[in-house]
Amino acid sequence: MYTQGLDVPAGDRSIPVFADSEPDQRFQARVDADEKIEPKDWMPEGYRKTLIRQISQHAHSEYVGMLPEGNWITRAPSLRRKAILISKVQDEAGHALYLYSAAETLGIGRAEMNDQLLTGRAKYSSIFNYPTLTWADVGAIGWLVDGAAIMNQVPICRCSYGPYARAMVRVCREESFHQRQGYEIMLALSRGSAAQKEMAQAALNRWWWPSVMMFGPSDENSPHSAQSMRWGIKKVSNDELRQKFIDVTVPQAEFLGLTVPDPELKWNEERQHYDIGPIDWAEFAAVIRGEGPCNRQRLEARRKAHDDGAWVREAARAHAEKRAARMAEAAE
Ligand code: BYC
Repeated sequence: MYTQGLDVPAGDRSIPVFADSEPDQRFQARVDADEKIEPKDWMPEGYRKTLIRQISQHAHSEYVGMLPEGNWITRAPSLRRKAILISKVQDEAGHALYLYSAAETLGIGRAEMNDQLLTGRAKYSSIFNYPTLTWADVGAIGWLVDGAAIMNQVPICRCSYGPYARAMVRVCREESFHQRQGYEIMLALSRGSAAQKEMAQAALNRWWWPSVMMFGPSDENSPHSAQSMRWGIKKVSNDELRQKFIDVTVPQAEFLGLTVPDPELKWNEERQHYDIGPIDWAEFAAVIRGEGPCNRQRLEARRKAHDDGAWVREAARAHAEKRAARMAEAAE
């Protein structure tokens, strides 16, 4: 079903696959026994690098992910909707913070990760490079994007690295609330006027395929999957998660009375799964190359926030220096 070819640009592929030194074997035995690996434990360098890559990309996704919905805070249709949306966007900032903290336990600093994001050396999720044109997009993001995020993240609660697994537990609870609030927005619109229903349908049309792509390249084109599965970082493959998401979401669209924008979508009795039409992997590759509709805008917004915060970093540094000087004086 997902067999179209795609050469996804990947980061560090120099990670040795299936190393078999004695410490590697002992480490692998711990992973296989479902033991959690903690920050001070010995770990293969490739495991550490893979986790830094995935966790920091995940953190950047939460951080950039605040932008499309943040765009609607001032224009939410009621005070109640505005309050809920503000809380949701704040939750995403919180998720980024848990994840940056989890990545820091692996020996990388926050400033370095931020620099990797702002200079385009680190990826963030493709999904956040699409625009939110109407209020219905806020509903569609909650329903589909948070829905896809939960599907992907629930298995990460069982991943081999303790700090990442523990961070995911709270993130998943919050994402689950986000998914419901998004679905409730879609329900209100689809039970509303003809114009509101049309708005909901148009948002589903915009967000369906990007959400399906969010799970990453098909398994045969995923350079990191085999090693990540072996290390217990990934528990379920990209394609399996994508299929689960489709199977759960199609009946939800039907309940809304909306049409999934895929003429080839069909229940397959034999497989007991939905079959879907071809995924436009060329679009996915373009978005992660930086050529999506909003890539430039997203990075500009994050760079501006960083620059605007320079005075805070400067004040914190000056305060820390003053404090250290006072402590040194007291110690003399
Ligand atoms: N977008 O071998 P693969 C959220 C990259 S936040 C961009 O399968 P892997 C939320 C991949 O990084 C959503 N790039 O890699 C927030 C790799 O490139 P590099 C984010 C993608 O790591 C606010 C290359 O393609 N969730 O939920 O084994 C509001 C080859 O791929 C994407 C996470 O980050 C993509 N969609 O698997 C609402 C979850 N897909 O790094 C919601 C944790 C793939 O070699 N991450 N690439 O340069 C994961 O589970 C995995 O990292 C992925 C990719 C499934 C994303």
